[in-house]
Amino acid sequence: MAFELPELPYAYDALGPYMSAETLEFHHDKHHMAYVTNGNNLLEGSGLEGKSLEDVVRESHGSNAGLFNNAAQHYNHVHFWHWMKKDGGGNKLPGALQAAIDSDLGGYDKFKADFMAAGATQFGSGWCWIAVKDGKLEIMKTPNGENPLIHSATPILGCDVWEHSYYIDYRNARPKYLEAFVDSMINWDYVLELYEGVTS
Ligand code: MN3
Repeated sequence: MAFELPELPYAYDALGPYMSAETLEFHHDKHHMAYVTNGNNLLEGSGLEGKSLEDVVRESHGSNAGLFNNAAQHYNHVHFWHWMKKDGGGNKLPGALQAAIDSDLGGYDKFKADFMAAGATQFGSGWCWIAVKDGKLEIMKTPNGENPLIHSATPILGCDVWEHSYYIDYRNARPKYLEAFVDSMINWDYVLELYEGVTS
């Protein structure tokens, strides 16, 4: 099925002062739109037209680099908008998620340190993640558009560390952006929804 640019689930200025309207306008309207447009052009004639987005990502990996890059980035951004919300972030997590982070990731403080380190040490463009693999949570990082789907895992939280995601608001200070993401933007209810979708 053709890719479509989703609406942002909040106003462009909803995430201020942590992520500006200007960043969201460029990131959603220009960058995500380009992945959708280029992805649709490359999907045509690929033999994967009837597949789900997840299957297009998995099946184009290693065989159709252009389609993979755009389809994976479309998948990543569809979720990224929902991984953030106004007045989000911080250590007040839904109970089931708190329990999984305690048992699999060593608790909230260790999750925060490890997640931020994954994002800060991803050289160049990419993403850091909490993914579910074999029923357990793992912190991961990936380059460019790559995501946990191609590592037999399912992402339940991801932070975009491409410069287009933070350069307007934080310039080169990627760790400050990561800290604001964790402390003030994460939509833990959406993370829980994805977690329950994988584990139930
Ligand atoms: Mn991006």
